[in-house]
Amino acid sequence: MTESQYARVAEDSADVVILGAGPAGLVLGNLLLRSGIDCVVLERAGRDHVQNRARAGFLAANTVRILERNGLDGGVRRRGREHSLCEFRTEDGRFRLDYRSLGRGEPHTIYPQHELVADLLAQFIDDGGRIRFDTEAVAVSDADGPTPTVTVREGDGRPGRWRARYVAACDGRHGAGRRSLPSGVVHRHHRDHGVSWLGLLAEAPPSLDAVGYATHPRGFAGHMARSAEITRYYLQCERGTQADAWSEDRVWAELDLRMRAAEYGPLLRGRVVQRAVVDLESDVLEPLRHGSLFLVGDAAALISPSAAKGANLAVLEAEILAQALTADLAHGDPEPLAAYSERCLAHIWRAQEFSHWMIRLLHDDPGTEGASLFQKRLRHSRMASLRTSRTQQDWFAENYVGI
Ligand code: RFL
Repeated sequence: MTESQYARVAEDSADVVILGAGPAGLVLGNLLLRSGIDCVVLERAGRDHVQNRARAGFLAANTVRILERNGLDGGVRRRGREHSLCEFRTEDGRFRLDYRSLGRGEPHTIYPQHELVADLLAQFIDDGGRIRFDTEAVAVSDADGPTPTVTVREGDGRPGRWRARYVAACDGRHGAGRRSLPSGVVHRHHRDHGVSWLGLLAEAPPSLDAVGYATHPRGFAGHMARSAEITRYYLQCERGTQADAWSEDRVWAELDLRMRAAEYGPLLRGRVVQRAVVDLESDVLEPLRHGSLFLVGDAAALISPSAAKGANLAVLEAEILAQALTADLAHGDPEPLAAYSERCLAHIWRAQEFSHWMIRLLHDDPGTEGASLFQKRLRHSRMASLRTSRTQQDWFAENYVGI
């Protein structure tokens, strides 16, 4: 940009500039607004896109409690459905766990993430919150100084700038928050689990009253209800698979086979309306802060969808950060902000550990050709413990639904 163009850049300010209107950014925005903290949400996409993007669907009990204690639970209470059954279909038969009767005795609530996002958006806007759609954060600068700046590009290409006291990067794995971290200030732990899933959304009612996890010599298959009309399925696939390479017939034939429909009952079919390949990867940034820039949700850590933790962590971290920012900005107490990273990382690593265990429960280790039989036996044994040991089932339930 030339000097004269720079002079024309529109400049605005807010105490807290939030990048991204996903679950993390919108929970944070709503909570700050309720505490009287001046904030703005900058979102790259348009409103329609944001509130129709189908992703997660299982809310942990703690997530519902966070929404409830902050008065953000209207939609979840009206339309969410409690759920607490898992069914494992394996080479050795099937078994079910009712995890509400195990561990801490808590259920999940099935509530599609895009409906939660739509609720949070409506509430934020109704309460007078400032949000700019079609506004992409390009970079965060001066995060280690007293006035960090967010450079933005608006929908029509016009540049802009926001000055802040704090910036909350809730803009996901590829967002400007992560990109703007100077090298060396934050460590990135990364693990590629070597497994890929074809994620499918089908316009079909759920085929089971449980979350279905099937292990099969041809690979993993999963079944997760989303609503009375929509079901999410997963099929383990080769790394590098093109989602379009799977025709509808091939999808249903493979699901029937791996979920053992011939033995346990047919799957209810419908049009496949979304296909996407997900490589199971984890990464965690440490610490989750650089000066006045805080990382939240997927921007802080990416977790494989094997244990349905990502959206739940995003909501939890947003509440912790909202309380910490309020303590600092409204009461002059910087301690909770100083503790933000450590508090969140404790939850993140615990979720990563469980998600990693789930991956090894449901897939053979791909990288161990020579030792594959050994790995297979370990997986069978892990599944057998889960089938037979009450202690193992309690541990599973506590971690599966907890966060
Ligand atoms: P989001 O939801 O990705 O929102 C980030 C927002 O930031 C915007 N953005 C920008 N805005 C301004 N400037 C930029 N430069 C920007 N770059 C990006 C984006 O447009 C977007 O609106 O992140 P957030 O809030 O951290 O929330 C994280 C969750 O969305 C994610 O962890 C979950 O969806 C993960 N996940 C699941 N989590 C669960 O808890 N339970 C589940 O059952 C579950 N199932 C899933 C999932 C993720 C999946 N995919 C997408 C891999 C199933 C799938 C298939």
